[in-house]
Amino acid sequence: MPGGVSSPVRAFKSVGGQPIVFDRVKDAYIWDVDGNQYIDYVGTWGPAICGHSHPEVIEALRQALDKGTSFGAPCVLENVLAQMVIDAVPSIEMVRFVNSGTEACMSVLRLMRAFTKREKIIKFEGCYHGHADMFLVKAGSGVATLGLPDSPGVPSSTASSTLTAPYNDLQAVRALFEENPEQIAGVILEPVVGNAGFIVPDAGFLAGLQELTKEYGALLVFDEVMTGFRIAYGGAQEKFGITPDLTTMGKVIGGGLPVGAYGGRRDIMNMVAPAGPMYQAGTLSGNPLAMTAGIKTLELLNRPGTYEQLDRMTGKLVNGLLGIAQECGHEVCGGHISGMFGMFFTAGPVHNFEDAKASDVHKFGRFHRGMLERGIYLAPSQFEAGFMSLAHTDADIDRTLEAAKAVLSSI
Ligand code: KE4
Repeated sequence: MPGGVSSPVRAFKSVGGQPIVFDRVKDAYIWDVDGNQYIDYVGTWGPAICGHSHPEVIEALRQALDKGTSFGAPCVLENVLAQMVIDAVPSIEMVRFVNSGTEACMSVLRLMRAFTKREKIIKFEGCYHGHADMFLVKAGSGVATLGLPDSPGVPSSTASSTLTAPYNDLQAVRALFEENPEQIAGVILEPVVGNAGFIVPDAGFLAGLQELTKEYGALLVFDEVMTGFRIAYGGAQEKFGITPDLTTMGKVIGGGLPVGAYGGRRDIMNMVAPAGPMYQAGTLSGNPLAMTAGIKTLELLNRPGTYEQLDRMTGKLVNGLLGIAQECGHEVCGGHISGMFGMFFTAGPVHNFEDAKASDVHKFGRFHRGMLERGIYLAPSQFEAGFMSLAHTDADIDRTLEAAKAVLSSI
């Protein structure tokens, strides 16, 4: 297996040392093959928002298993999850399930182009929308983690159709529209960035993008693979009150099984085959096991008090970490929105990827290793976000802050 992993960020390249091989997960915890327990703030990169192996999810899967694992044909469950997503997410009038966030983003890009008959797109430096060719241009997450200039194998003809701008820079976006009249199909972004580290939109940025896309006849696409059902039940678009034309989703809606989705305005989604001419397909799309895990996960999240709890616990963690770091003499900044958080070793503020790259990434690596040795598992890269679950307890947070005090006073 290249690099010994199934996904690059897991190899610990940017934080140093050997990656950990894990054996099992439960609630807020993960155990390695040697039986060491860690408090887990990666949460398999977002899906474990209700806690790993939630008993109600596992029980629902057990019952679904008795009816088979995949039909390759319509099943009631995909309609149930579709209705839940449509009811929850303001922009989504129709939705198509796929098997990953990458598939969702590559499909929504094809749809943007099919609907507008334009080929270029705008993405933001440091944002990550999966590993499809057209997105591997100044991408975040593992691409940034490994310091890859972009990726070999992406045809220059493809990359040249992907325009980039600094996050939070509306003037740069306007300039791209002016320089490429009638050629830009749309703008795609993480409405809250998790793949360059945690970066929030400046006031007016999302509204400004909506105005610019309308002015230039382009589409606005929120990649909510990470933020969907994470920062609010209706995602960032509910939190910030900005409704894009199209939305991509993943992670949480699969409850830990492979699910991605794209959806949005009915007039656009009706272009998707077989309703319309834009082709997209998938053998395991909408399979009953993944639908079951997603349905139960959203049911759990839709209970009263969920997002208030995530917000309280994450605020306690992040404010504690920042306070301890400052007491130990480190320059830090960071924050959270509901159960998504991050911090940088720089005084900040961090508005974009350049700011993030200027932070002390090496100090982050030492912090990560020190926390790991004390049983705390943080995302193994500065260019990732952290994730809280409903299973984390106050005692877990207190233990995490104790570990941070020991580590931050020694690095
Ligand atoms: P997947 O293909 O990994 O399911 O989703 C791609 C994707 C798309 N959009 C956003 C905003 C995402 O965060 C992701 C995937 N996120 C990374 C974590 N930063 C997945 C972890 C990994 O690559 O191993």
